[in-house]
Amino acid sequence: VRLLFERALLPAGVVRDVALEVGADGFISAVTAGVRGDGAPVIRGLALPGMPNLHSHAFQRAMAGLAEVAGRGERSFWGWRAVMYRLVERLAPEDVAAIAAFLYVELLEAGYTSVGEFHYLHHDIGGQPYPDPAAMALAVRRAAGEVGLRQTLLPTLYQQGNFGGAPLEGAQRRFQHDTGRFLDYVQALRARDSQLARTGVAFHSLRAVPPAALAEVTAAVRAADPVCPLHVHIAEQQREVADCVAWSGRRPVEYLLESGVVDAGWCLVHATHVSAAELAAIAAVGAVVGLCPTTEGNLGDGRFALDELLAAGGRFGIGSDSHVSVDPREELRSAEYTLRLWRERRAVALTPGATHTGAALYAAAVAGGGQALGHAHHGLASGGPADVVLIDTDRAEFCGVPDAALVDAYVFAPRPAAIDRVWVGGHEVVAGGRHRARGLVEERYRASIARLAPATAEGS
Ligand code: NGQ
Ligand code: ZN
Repeated sequence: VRLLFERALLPAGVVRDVALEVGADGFISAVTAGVRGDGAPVIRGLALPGMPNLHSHAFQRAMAGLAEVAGRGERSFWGWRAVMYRLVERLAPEDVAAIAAFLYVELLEAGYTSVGEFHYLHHDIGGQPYPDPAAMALAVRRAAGEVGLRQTLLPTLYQQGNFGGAPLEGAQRRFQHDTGRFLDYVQALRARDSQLARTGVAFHSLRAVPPAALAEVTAAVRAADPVCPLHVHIAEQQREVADCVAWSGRRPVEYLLESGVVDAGWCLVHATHVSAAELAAIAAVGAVVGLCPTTEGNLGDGRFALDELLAAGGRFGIGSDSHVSVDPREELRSAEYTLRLWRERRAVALTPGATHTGAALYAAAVAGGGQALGHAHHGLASGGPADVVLIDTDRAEFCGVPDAALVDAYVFAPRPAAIDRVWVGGHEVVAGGRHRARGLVEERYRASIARLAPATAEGS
């Protein structure tokens, strides 16, 4: 397939008349700029590399916006988690599949073309493995396949309630694996990988995974695949940092880095509470920081010094996590605006040498997200995935915007229906701003939510 775009965002910036050759494998085999008058129809607008969403808990889409009632339980991250666990206690695989498919349609329409699904809801409602232990994982994988979203499935290890071996409680029984069974489960999923469906591994957090299991699983995963993505929730809440210090004498990032396992295949999700030395060390090993700005804001996690990470040469990508937003632009703006309010300056989160804030944030998040999800290349370049988002620059909102400012304008100012078409692996999944399967997927979602009503009506 050959796609000829009026404009495309290439590593060099916005370039005119760009032809992408897409191989049968769904990857870009050649990019040529300045292609004119060869008879092929020109696709008007601006082609952007699709945004990777490096951190998702798909099922949480069903409660987004329904945990905003003060006065019930603890007004904290931990209180929110209690509400989330009440949803966990009710979900069957068909619910998770319906919710995930609905979310994934929303992600694609918003310009995300791949997702890291941090999957820890493994077992049945009583905490027993399903007859096929991978039933729930395969349900979220199937959802991505149905709607054409590229997915790195991250089966997640969860063994204890807190640092030092605290027992699992209530809903957490659905998350538990012993180490041997977990490795079998990962292996079973890897054996069913395909071009759009890859398997990585996650550790839920240092709270939930004891050191011996972390070391054993990391060694086994690295022996099987030296570049397999490895993700962990690392330092999201002050209480978590304090508990880690009390347990080990080390802060979470310090502890993990000293264990010697971290390499550029790692993604540290919510590296919110880090010292300057920890930030520099994350940058030095080349790991990706998984930023989820809208969820981190929603949960009151704390501020992340993205400007310091970038100044140290560090990498980041974005995730929609609990899905209080499914718009990548909102994640990027939120990361930058937190810094503007904090530093009392503008254009703060700039990669070294960059001048356009929106374009620089977008490109950095594409690169870091792609790295975290295990994509061999990123961006609209030879070898990269043919994951493309077409911006309709003929809309009135874009009139008068010069090419060099198009991505800034897209990221920073209201352009609600800017996305026209989306391709993943060379297949067009969104046309005219709407996912091809939206109607069906909505019906299944509504039916599932109707079954779950008592849990999701928490906020009423
Ligand atoms: C999660 N979510 O696993 O879904 C977590 C909350 C926890 C975020 N951290 C549960 N945003 O960390 O224990
Ligand atoms: Zn998370």
